[in-house]
Amino acid sequence: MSSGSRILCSQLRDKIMSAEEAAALIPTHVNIGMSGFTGAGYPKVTPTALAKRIMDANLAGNKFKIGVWTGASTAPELDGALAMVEGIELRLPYQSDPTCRKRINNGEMEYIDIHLSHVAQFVWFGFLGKLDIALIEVAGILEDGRLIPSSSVGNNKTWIDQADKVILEVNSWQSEKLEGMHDIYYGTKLPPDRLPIPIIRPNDRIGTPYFDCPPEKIIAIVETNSPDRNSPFKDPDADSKRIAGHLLEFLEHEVKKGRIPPNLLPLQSGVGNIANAVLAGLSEGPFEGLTAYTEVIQDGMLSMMLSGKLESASATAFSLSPAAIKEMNQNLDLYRDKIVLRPQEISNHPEVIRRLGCLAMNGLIEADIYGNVNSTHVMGTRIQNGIGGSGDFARNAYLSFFMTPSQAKGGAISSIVPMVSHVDHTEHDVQIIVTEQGLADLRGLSPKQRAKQIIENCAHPDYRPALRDYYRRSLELSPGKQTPHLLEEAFSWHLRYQRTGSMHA
Ligand code: 0RQ
Repeated sequence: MSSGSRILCSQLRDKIMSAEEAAALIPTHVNIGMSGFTGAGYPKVTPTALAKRIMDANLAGNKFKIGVWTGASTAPELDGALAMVEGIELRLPYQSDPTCRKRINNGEMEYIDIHLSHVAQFVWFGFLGKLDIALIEVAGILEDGRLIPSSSVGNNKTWIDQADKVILEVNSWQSEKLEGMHDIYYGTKLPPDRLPIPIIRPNDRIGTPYFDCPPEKIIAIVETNSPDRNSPFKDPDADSKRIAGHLLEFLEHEVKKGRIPPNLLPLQSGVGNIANAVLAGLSEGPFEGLTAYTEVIQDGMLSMMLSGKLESASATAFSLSPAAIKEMNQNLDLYRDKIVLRPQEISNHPEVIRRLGCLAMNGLIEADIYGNVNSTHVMGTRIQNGIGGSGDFARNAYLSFFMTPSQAKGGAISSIVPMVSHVDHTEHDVQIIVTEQGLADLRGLSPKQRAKQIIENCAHPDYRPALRDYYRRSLELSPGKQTPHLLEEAFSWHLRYQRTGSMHA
């Protein structure tokens, strides 16, 4: 099918133009709500054309900067291209692009790191200021002007509703068979008129498969034929396999105890190496009839669907390797009935996560001996990616797991520290910590009981004596305190790393 035939609404055909012409319609200092979530469904060519325009303006001495709001991370053609030319004034709510990260940590770009479920309502409430333009990739436009979403939904509904003007990229690379997979819920109201979100099972459909968009808002349509760009996953390494092993053993134990059913509860899985190893472990493990209520669908989930282990999955986006995308597009008829893609305020909705009783599994940068978790900042100050949806799930899950190798940077850093240098998930939201060393089940434990579990079960043996020593001296110096610490020493491990390149004394 030629890309032109994806635009069935004749009224909109005169809006078709090149990426350069569309980019020329964007003025400086506007906020743009862009599609895109974990490298899926982001606009492929207009941001790059805009970056060129920004570079030309900057060379001519006219500062040109924009605010970039998205679903989550995008790809080099969007975040990378715009950050490269210093075109982003402010970025939210999540990124993982190396150039963006550098600009943020050099103080050249403002970054607001927000729970992914909060973004849409913050815009509706007016907390983030005016959204001027929505720049959205879609898979097609129907005769009546409704839009077929592409490989991510993210905040697109909100961007289209709230922006004054809409620019569309119609990407004929996205499979036409995506049509019908999405569930766009238009029932959200603002307090005090909010109603329950009527999702009872992970794959319930409560909305429509399309975005509504008044045609008069659309100022440009750009046709593309460009792949989502995600790198292939690495095979799970030994540490990831061990972490997955501990977690699966724990789940089996919980099933035996009757605290979770034999087909578990809806899974939420973060992205990355460890998450993939857990999914690989689950696909070989004893559990059948699984479901997922999560943010992103990864390679591992597709193979679990093919093997019949995973019955259904709800998410807001795909995050697939090129090989998995190819395979999915060949089997889309099968997947379309099993997968629901929703707006991220619904995929990450605290009410639904709590009702379904999700098993939340996310990564961490460091945890402290009492179970506070830092997911976002290296050495307390440098942003890595962002909190993403980890907080939405961790606080509201039935079980909230955080997973990490016990050391980073070849052993120079301990992932278990006396006190975390930044807190994303407090001790109250962290139930189970897993490293390749073992698992700490923190449910029902006081801070002092937690410290023993975390040090003995999760810390690397090379760091365990120093952690025991810190904890012992904290207890001696502050007997009877609820959460013993040596405040003068609490960050000494981080300071030592900064001074010497290692946390080891
Ligand atoms: O740095 O790439 O320079 O080597 O952090 O660490 O071990 O590769 O782990 O890719 O799973 O990321 C928490 C960042 C873990 C991720 C985090 C360094 C390490 C490496 C990455 P290099 P790994 P992962 C669903 C849920 C928040 C969002 C979230 C994350 C780099 O899981 O962003 O959970 N989570 N979303 O060397 C200094 C330490 C370190 C450290 C690791 N203690 N100190 N550096 N690193 N530990 C998805 C969405 O929400 C969209």
